[in-house]
Amino acid sequence: MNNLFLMVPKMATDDYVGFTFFVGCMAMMAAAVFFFFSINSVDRKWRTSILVSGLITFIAAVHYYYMRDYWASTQESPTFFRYVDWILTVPLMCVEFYLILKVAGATKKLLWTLIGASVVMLVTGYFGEAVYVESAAMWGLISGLAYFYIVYLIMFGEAKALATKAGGNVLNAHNMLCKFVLIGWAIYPLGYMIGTASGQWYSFMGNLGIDMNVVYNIGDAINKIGFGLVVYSLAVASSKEVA
Ligand SMILES: *C/C=C(C)/C=C/C=C(C)/C=C/C1=C(C)CCCC1(C)C
Repeated sequence: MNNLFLMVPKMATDDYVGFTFFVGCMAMMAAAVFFFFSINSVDRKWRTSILVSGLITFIAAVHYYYMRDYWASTQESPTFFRYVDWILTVPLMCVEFYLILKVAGATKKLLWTLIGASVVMLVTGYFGEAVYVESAAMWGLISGLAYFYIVYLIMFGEAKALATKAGGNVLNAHNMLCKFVLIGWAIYPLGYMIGTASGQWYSFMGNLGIDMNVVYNIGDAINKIGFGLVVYSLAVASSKEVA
């Protein structure tokens, strides 16, 4: 009877996926509160950047709340919620690059190029993970090309040139965000290969005994919260300079 009203699913003590969903949810919530409350402590021109950091972690917190529940009640991967989260938050991370580089003259065109590449990366990833599972390797490759295009733009292309022009704190923050994209984002293709290993040339990835969701959850915590903290540090450092 109680169960009808209190639908709390059981959670095994060795359910590492469920554990990382819970911790991820709480961490995203805490980070969102932190960023939202920090908005007024930085210089006006950095407030939108901090707001976006808050939105990224807030959107993730809501999706983690659902994913945590989905996993706890079905023990299946919440692929749909995962990709809805990414399709909203990854473009917002592109917005962060744009906002930081605006002082050096970043154009809307650069912003939309980054957003376009990130959408291609995620949509093709979704096709490989959820729709055309037998051709996961091919979709993963296309997704990977879009990913490398983003890396190219921020580390060697137009965005890099703008960051160099801006110099100082902006260049430092840009370089740090680049490291997140190059190293932090590279966690995701590993999760993808683990999750789609069956019948592919990388089928050995399925025998590692690691769950795709644990990899994705660790990646999200590092990238969403870490990325936001880099932006926060830049805003605090630059606000001090002015005062
Ligand atoms: C907050 C969420 C973030 C930063 C998500 C990032 C996701 C990726 C960088 C995903 C990349 C993928 C590939 C490069 C190839 C395989 C398919 C994906 C979508 C997992």
